[in-house]
Amino acid sequence: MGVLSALDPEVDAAILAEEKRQKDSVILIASENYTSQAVKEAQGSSFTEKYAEGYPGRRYYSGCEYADVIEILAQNRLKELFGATHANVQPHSGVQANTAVFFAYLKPGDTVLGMRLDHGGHLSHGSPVSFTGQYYNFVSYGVREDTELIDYDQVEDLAKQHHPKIIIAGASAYPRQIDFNKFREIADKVGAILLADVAHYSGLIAAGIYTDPVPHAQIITSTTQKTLRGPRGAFILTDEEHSAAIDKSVFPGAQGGPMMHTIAAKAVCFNEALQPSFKEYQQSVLQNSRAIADELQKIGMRIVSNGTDSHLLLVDVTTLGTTGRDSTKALESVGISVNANTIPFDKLPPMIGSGIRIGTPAITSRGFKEEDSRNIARMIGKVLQNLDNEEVLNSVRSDVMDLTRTFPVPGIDS
Ligand code: DSN
Repeated sequence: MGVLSALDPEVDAAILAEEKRQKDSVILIASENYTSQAVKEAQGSSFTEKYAEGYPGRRYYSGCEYADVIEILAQNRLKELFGATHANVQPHSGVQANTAVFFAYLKPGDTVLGMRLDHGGHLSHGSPVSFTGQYYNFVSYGVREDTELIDYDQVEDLAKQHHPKIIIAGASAYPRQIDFNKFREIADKVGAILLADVAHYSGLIAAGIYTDPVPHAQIITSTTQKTLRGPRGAFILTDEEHSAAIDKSVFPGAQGGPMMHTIAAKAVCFNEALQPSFKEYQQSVLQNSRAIADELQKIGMRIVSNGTDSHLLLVDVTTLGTTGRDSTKALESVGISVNANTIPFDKLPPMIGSGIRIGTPAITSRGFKEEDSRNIARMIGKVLQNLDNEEVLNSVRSDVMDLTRTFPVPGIDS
């Protein structure tokens, strides 16, 4: 019996239940993944206790010599991973990273150009319910109705019309490649800074199988827990010119003490991502995502933009007479975890949505290969075509149980 189970059985029971849920489910939430045991060990280490406000060699507290070692390791590994000039590993989350960029370069009311949330953007790219949409004047671009690909002509027209200080290239539900070079050309025409928010794609980028923003964007933000398979957290990469302003904006501008335990776990994650096996993993993430899209298309389902170049795909479930919300509930009832999502030009509200977003980082970390992914797609098809048929749902539930038993969960089973 562990210390936690003896001292706090309620918390311990919830943790064990969550581990079981993760083991027994097929997690297809595009932003989730499983970290290694090494990442978890670093995250649970004694760095939890250490205050280290400032940066390596310039701290406000004594006793930071090992915190410096950890932060420098994380910075250097991250720079090596992306071939970047400058790295800040302190942002606590993706929104915190974007906040620091906005705080460095914008005054309230300044104009920013970002992608519409309902076309695949992110809350912190100017949604009216986020502080970003309330403090700054966000103008939004979207995708073309015919191709469901980013409308670069619209991006350019809006940039010329509104002269934003920052243009954001990045998304949380856009399955295709983003042309960072084209974004930079547009940004240069209007004197804007290009911010690439690659929270979703950073693992694929590190492995060289998604467009690289580093040669094009002056500033890059990302989380670490998605395709990158690290702890919950974020980072910012910049060119030399923007490094000092960003560092100052992260601390003391937008954050206090860095979470040194998470920075230790980020350092472990970046080292894992530098290994050759990480590239194989990311290739498999993409292969699995394409296999699911292909298999769902074979059974007559519509995939937004007709496919995917990344770890995620969007399925339009209205062709089956259902909604994103109802599909998600039915899939959850058999142990398949996805999220309801709007699709471009959606007629339904965001809480219901016409689509589901499916992602393959987590199942690939468990070792799912292409045929397993096709198998999962067929199960998804069965559920969505038989939402009220208990017999079919029971049979898929049992298939999911059989499948999940054969794949260990990193960080829990190994
Ligand atoms: N909530 C994340 C996602 O699911 O994409 C983005 O912050």
